[in-house]
Amino acid sequence: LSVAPVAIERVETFLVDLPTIRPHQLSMATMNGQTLMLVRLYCSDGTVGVGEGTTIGGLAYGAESPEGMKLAIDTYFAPLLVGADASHVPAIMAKLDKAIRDNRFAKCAVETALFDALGQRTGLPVSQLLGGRVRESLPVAWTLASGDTAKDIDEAECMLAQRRHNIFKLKIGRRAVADDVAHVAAIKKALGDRAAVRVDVNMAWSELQAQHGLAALADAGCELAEQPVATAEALARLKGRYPIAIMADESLTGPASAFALARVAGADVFAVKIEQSGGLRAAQQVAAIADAAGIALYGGTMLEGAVGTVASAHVFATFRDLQWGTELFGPLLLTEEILAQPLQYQDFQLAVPTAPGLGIALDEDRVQFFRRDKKRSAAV
Ligand code: MUC
Ligand code: MG
Repeated sequence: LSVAPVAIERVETFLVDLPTIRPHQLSMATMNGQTLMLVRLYCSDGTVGVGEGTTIGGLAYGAESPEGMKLAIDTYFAPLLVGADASHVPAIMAKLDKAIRDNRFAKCAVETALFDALGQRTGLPVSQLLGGRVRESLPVAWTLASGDTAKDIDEAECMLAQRRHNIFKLKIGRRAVADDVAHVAAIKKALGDRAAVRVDVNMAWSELQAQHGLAALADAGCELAEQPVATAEALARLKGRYPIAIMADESLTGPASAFALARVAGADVFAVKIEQSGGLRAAQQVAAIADAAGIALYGGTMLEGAVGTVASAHVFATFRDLQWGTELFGPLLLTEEILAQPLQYQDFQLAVPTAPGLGIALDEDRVQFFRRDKKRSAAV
């Protein structure tokens, strides 16, 4: 298969604001909605690739915001992209890496759009462009984060009854350790062996709090704690001390951080996120480091909408092992569907699309309706 040169002709970015089905409470922010930064690359062969950047709670999670990603792409990425050969994805990403420091989330959105367009051009799904998938569907955890124990139990029962999720991640770290542990224990007791229960502390605990918290969580039947503390060193000191797996999330900011964490044996599991890693291939590199170090894998989310979720799914489908499944539930947290054909969630799994590129089509009317700039002009 030969691919003739194809130029990127135009770069378009816009923000889409979508409400969440309920307030989503994390230790650092409460989300009532999610903002998707969508980027479209228009290529000279008529293909149009789409990519997405999100974060959680504006600037509460990290240094990139949807508004900031849009500004960075419009001002600094676009001049480097226009005219470049769209099919040479690694070459384009190397050019961006040379001229633009960090901005991992924005780079991930652009790389997603490049792979989407390349897939349409070649007739291959993104997972095949990334080396080939080893699974057709992915287990998907649901996050319980209503802030109320009884509501969380009801929500979990609902998910079990629908056979949508049987792995639950509880967001803790806002309240006193004892209160959080009581909340987790009550949920695990209600669900019993019908579901796995895990927690995400989002770095909220000191090392001493984590010592108390992890011991008690293990006793309560919680199987995994995600990023209980902030630093790699503290994670490494906690790992192996209690019968509960330690998973790194915020500590993973791409392949170099993965290598540093692996060197200090700082985690039992890596939560791999495409945006945090700096792109789809960088996420695969993080996974390769985990494999080499004997660290297990989990497919994480930045609560992406449909585009970022599917891009993540294509990447996670290529992982040799995915011992802890994924949490690719982002689109299900939003009240609005923006795809012409919704993603398929059934029997506790998400089906990885098989059509060329990302294998999805946006519902253009819905997208236009929820665009922030369109809404503003309508209100004037
Ligand atoms: C995180 O920290 O992992 C993933 C699920 C969720 O509810 O929040 C995210 C972010
Ligand atoms: Mg996390």
